Amino acid sequence: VCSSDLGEGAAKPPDKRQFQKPVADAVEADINQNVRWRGRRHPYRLAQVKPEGKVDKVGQGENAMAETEVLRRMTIVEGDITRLEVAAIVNAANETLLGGGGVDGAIHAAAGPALLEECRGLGGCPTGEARITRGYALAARHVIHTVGPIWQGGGEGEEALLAGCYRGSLTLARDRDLKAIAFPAISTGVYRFPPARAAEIAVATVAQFLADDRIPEKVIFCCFGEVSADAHRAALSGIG
Ligand code: AR6
Repeated sequence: VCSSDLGEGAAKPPDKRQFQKPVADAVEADINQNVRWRGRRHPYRLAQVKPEGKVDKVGQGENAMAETEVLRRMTIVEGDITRLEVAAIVNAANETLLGGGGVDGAIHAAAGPALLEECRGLGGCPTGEARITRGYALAARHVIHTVGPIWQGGGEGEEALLAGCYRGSLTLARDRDLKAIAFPAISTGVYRFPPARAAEIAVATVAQFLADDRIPEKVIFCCFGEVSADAHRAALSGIG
């Protein structure tokens, strides 16, 4: 990984577990071309790139090409989603769509008051669904607001609702021909969804969607911290 792409993160040696095998040049180039951050240098580090061996292992059976392609289109990064330069970032909102804490608060703060103004006109959003607005002062052109389930032990349909958030967001992106979309780890903060299970649902749902559709071309899991990135990494190796 080129140190100029890592900004401040370059001072810290990468976690050995992530780089046990040489990274495929093609995959790395693709990530660097498609994940852009506001500002010349950014405080993020790539949390995951597919090691060569992993991609090769997927290449078996009739749908081998499709599976490899699907893996190539998913990326995990660690950092603040509000600074990602992508067509759309996803907001983990609540049913009012009128802002809150966590990533929701950060997105509204970075987008400015015009975002709240547009959200007021949407009249809320049920849990498990998604709505789209412009991105205003954000680096992202659009915000897709989705409402994750509040974790209540798992017996209240939380898993299906969380999958609905990912599918609904991806459907909006596809219908508007948005090429790249970044997700936070929906429901795993204030809403207390167990991060490992949430990551499995996120990755499996996105992979299924990408296998069926060409758009979005790129899906970024923007993880806030190493625990979340680890959970997504584990989930990705689970399907690879
Ligand atoms: N960039 C990326 N991820 C972030 C950021 C950020 N700037 N900030 C936090 N996260 P949460 P929820 C991560 O609580 O669980 C709000 O008040 C965070 O570490 O933001 O779906 C809404 O209005 C966690 O991994 O969302 C709702 O009322 C993930 O984003 C409620 O919280 C989601 O944490 C929604 O709760």
